[in-house]
Amino acid sequence: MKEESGKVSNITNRTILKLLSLVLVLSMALSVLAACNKNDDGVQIDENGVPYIDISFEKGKGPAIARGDSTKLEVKDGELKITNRTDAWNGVNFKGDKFIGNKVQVKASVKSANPTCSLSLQYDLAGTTAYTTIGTGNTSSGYYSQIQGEIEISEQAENVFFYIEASGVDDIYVKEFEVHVVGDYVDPSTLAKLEYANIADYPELKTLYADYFKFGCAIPTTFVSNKNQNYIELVTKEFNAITFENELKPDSILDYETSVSDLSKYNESPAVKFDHLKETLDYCKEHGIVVRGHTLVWYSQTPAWLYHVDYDINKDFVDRDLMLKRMENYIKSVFEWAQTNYPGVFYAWDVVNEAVADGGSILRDCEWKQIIGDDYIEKAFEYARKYAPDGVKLFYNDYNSYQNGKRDTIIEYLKPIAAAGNIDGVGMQGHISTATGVDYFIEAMKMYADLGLVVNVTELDISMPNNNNGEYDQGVYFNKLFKAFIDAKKSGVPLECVTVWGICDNLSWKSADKPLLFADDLSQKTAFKGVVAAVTGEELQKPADYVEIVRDTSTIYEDYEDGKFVGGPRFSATVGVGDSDPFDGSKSLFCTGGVDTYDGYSVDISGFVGKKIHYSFAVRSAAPQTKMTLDIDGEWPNIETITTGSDEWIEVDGYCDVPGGYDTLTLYFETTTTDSFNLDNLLIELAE
Ligand code: 9MR
Repeated sequence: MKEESGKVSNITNRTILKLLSLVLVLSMALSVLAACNKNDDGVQIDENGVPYIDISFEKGKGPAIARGDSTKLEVKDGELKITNRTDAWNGVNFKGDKFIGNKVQVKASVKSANPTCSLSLQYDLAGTTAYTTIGTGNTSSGYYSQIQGEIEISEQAENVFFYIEASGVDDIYVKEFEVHVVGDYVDPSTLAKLEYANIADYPELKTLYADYFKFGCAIPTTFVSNKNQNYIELVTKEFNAITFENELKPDSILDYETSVSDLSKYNESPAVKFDHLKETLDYCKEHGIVVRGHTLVWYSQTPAWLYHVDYDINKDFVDRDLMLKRMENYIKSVFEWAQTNYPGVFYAWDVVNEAVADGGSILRDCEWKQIIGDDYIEKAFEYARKYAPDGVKLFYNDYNSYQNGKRDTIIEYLKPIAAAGNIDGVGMQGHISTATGVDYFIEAMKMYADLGLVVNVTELDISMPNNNNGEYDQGVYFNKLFKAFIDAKKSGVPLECVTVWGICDNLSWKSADKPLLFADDLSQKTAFKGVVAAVTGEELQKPADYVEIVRDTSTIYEDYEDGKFVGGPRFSATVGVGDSDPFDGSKSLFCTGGVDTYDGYSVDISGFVGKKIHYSFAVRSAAPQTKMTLDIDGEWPNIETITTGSDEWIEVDGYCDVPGGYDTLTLYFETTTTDSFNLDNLLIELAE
C-alpha cells in the first residue's frame, strides 16, 4: 500500500510537477507575449480607446529601433543613448502605423553635442519612401531640450516611423518620447484605398512651356520600378526633365565599404556606386527626359567618413591637400560614370549646393570649409569644369537666393568663378510661400544673369497659405509667378529650366504645407491650373465658396507729435517718442536696444494684404543701413534698404505690392547693426 501509495503519490507528484512546469512555461510564454505586445510598438490605449505612445526609458529601450546600420542603442539611468552614428540621418525609429490617417503631436526630450536634432516622419506611399520633418530644435550636450511638432499622417501611408536624427554624427540622448492624437481618432483599418485621378486629358506642361524653358520635377528612384505606375505616368506626361530628390546626393553614391576595403587604392579617390540609379536613368534615356545632377559638394547628406583619415570617423580630419584630392577624384568619377553611361542625359550639375549661410553674409560653416578653406567652392568648380563633358552646365544652387543679403553674397563668391569660366548657371531653389515677392525673385534672377550665367529654378514648391482660400490663393500665386517667368524669358533673361520639387503634396518634404501642383490622388490642384493658365492666358476661376476678407484700408499716418504710434517693438527692441532732433515738428519715434539686427519697430498692415501701397517716411540712424521689410511666415522680403550711417534724416518714398493670401501681415523697420534709429512722418496708404 505504502508502495502503492508511494507509486500513486509518485505519479501524482510527477503529474503535478509536469502540470506546474507546463503552467510555468505557459505563463512565461504569455508574459513574453504580453511584453512583446507592449514593447512591440510601444503603443498604449487610453480610456477612450485612442492609441498613444509615452516612453521614458526607465525599463530598457522598449520599442526604440536603431536607425542606420552601425547605430547602437543602449539604455542606462532612464536615458536612451544613441551612439556609433556615421551619418546625420542615423538615430532612432519608433513604429507609427497605429497613427496612419491621423494628426498627431510628437514630442521628445533630447540632449546632444550636435547643434540641432530633428524629429521626423518616415513613411512609404505607394512604394516610395518619404521623409518629413516634424520639428527641429537646438540641442546641447549639457541639458535636455524638448523638440516637438504636429503632423498629419497621410491616410495612404504605410510602414510609418517617427525618428530622431541630428545635424551631425555626435551621440544623441533621449529621455522621453511621446505621440498623442490631435482631434478625433480615425482607426487606420477603416480607411478606404486611394483612387487615382484619370490623367489622360491633362494639359501637358512640357508642351505648353516648350517655347520658354524645360519643365522638370524631382522624383525618387522608386517611381519607375513601382508597381503603382500612376506617378511615373504623370511625370512622363507632364515633364521633360527630372532631378533625383535624394538618390544622387553624396550619401547615396559614396561607397563606404569599397572605399575602406583597399585604402591604397581609394584613399585619394573615394569609391562611388550608381546601381540604384540605373533603372530610372535608362527610363529617362528611353523617354527623352533629361536629368539634373543633384548634388556634388554639399554640407549636408554627405557622409562624415569622407572627411577623415582612413575614412575613419574616430580619426582626425584629413589635411587640405588630401581633401582636395578626394574632392577632385570624386567629381571626376561622377562625371566619368555619367559620360560613359548616359551621354547627353545630364543637362546640368549642381556642383556646389547651399554654401552661403542663412542670413546670407558669410559662408556656411561646414567640413569642406573647415578642411579646405573658403576657396573650396572655387576648387569644386575648377575640378568640375576640368572633367565635365562639353555641353553639361555647371551650377551653384541655393535656397533663399532671391533674398538680397544672400543674393549679394552669392554673387560676390561667384564673380571670380564666373570670370574663370568655371560656372554656367545659378540654381534658384524656390522653396517659397505666397508671401515671397515675385518682382524680388525676378530681380535676383536678372542679377545672376548679369554675371553672364544662365538661371534655373531648381526646387520650386510654394506653401499653401493657411486660410479659408488657401487652395485658390496658392493657385493665384503660381499663376503670377509663372507669368513673371514667361515675361522674364521674353525679355531676354536666360531662364532655361523650372523644376518643381515633387509632384503631389503627400510625397513632398513639406507635405503639411501642400506646396505642389497635384493632390495626393494626382488630381489637378488650382496650383496646376494656375501654371497652365499663365501660359494659355486663361483666367483662374474664383471658387464659389471663396471667403471675401473685409480689409480696413484706412491710411496709417503718424507724426508722433501727440506721442502716439500704432506699431510696437519687434522682439526685444524698445520703442518710444522723443524730442531729440526730430525731422519736423517737435517729436519723432525712436527705436533702441535689442540684441539682434532684426529687433525693431513693427507695424500691422493686415488691412493692405493683396493691395498696392504707397509709403513715405523720414529715417535717421548711425547704422550703415536701415531697412523696411515685410514679416511673413518665415519669409522676410525686404522693401527698402536705406543708406543711413550719417545719422542725418533721409526721406523715403515708394510703392509696394503687399502679397495676398494672408490674414495678417506686419511690416518692420530694422538696422543692419543693433544701432538705434529714429522715424518720422510715417505714411502708409492705398496706392490706388
Ligand atoms: O526633399 C529632400 C528630402 O527628401 C530630404 O529628406 C532632405 C534632406 O536634406 O533633402 C530634401 O531636398 C533638399 C535639396 O536636396 C536641397 N535643397 C533643399 C531641399 C529641401 O530640404
